[in-house]
Amino acid sequence: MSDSHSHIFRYSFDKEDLTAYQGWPERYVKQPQVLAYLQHIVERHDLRRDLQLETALLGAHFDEENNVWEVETSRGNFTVRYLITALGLLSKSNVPEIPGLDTFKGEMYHSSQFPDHYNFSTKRVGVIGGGSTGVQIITAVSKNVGRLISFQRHPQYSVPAGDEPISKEERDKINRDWDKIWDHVWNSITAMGVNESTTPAMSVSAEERHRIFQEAWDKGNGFRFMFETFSDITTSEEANEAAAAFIREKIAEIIKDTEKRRLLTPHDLYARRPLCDAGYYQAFNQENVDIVHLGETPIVEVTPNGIRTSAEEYELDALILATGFDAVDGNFNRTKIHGRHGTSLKEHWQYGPSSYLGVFVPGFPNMFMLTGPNGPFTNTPPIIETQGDLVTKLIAEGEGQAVIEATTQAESQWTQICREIANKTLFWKLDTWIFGANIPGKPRTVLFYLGGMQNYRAKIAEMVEEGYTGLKITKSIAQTGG
Ligand code: NA7
Repeated sequence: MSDSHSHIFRYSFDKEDLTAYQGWPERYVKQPQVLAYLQHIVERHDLRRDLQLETALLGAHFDEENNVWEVETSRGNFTVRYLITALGLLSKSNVPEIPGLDTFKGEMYHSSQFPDHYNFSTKRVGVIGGGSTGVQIITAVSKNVGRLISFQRHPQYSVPAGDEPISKEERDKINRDWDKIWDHVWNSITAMGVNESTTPAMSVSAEERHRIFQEAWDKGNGFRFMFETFSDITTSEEANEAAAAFIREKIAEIIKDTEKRRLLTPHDLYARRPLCDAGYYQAFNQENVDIVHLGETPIVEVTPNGIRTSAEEYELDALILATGFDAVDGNFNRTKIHGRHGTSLKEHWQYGPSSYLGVFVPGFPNMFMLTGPNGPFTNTPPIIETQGDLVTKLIAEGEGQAVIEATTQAESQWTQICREIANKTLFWKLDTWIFGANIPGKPRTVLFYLGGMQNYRAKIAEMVEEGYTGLKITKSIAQTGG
């Protein structure tokens, strides 16, 4: 399930389709609905003739003489003027290196390979990981499972998602308000459709704070709880602790068993990606759902029959790895992309990935990244659309012949801006995928522009207005069939 609201987890550009398309009956879209929407977009805009599926990018190198990219794929080579990467923010699975993992005899799935059909009704299921995905899987699987054991290193703060059907009246209103809705998305921090607060948490009384937290809790959505309540939950430790304490109170009310409650109560900052759920803490009130806190009793090994921690051995029939992704640059590291002078992207990014605006990398002319490193940390479809629009405009204005490349100075200034903003947030204090800190051996670095969608778009608008500052644009004389 996406936790961006269904009506803005899509493209804004086709108003007629926004109004007519019926495939989102609830507040949040589920995976089959996302897939169906993308297929619908492909059909509606006749994109299939331009798609070649089942084709892996193996490598690409920039031919400086002809100003083209020579691209090697699993199904042949191509010469192209422009190389646009859309390799996904969260698509390279993180399968942890746990001793004995490959000896497990039962069913085993990473969350990204979760089966369409499953029946765990009589099975003993272990879930490793408790991020957005783990929380959703635990909640869903607990409804019909023999026994479920959640193995967690860090218990998390989660608030209700508030998923529910969209009534006809609400849908009609959304259809009347599309302009306003998108205007709000483009001019917000999170692009999530929440009304971001401008009030610091400590500027109101304790009673008022409680009322505001309760209201957000009742409406549902993690981003709403973090951003619509107060303006400084992600920047002030005092405000953050107030939000965390409110959620801890809720956990104490919900979870009956004192030991499970203790193990599931977080005490660190509320500064991971905000989560929401459909009855996650409630699931642990079932006798057949249990929690193992790996901070107290770490996994020693996976055995053919289950998991052995420092305290106990748990027999399992199925193991689900909700262990996340090698985010942002993970998929780039699987390809061999070489720019000017044969320099590889890997070499260019040896101290951590960098870019200008999340799209351009100096030394890699005419390579444009959608959702590349140091792009905004927001609802994702609006990022894709914003960056897609910019790239399309650049290509069109150069009549498909221009050579477009970021300057080194623009890249270092943008990297500096991203670092300075990240440093001011509490997110920076925890080791999560937002900073590449979930992958052993990966440099911990800033991977996102945390300045919000509105500021990001303002930076792009300013760059365009000033005649594409930070980009070197020359006209190519060489012709290519690509
Ligand atoms: P996340 O948010 O990275 O969560 C992964 C979880 O897996 C998290 O609880 C990790 O614990 C845990 N993990 C990772 N490696 C291990 C090992 N080796 N042992 C035990 N536990 C481990 O990934 P999600 O898929 O939930 O969400 C990713 C994003 O996708 C999500 O935010 C949405 O934006 C879409 P940790 O907290 O690191 O201790």
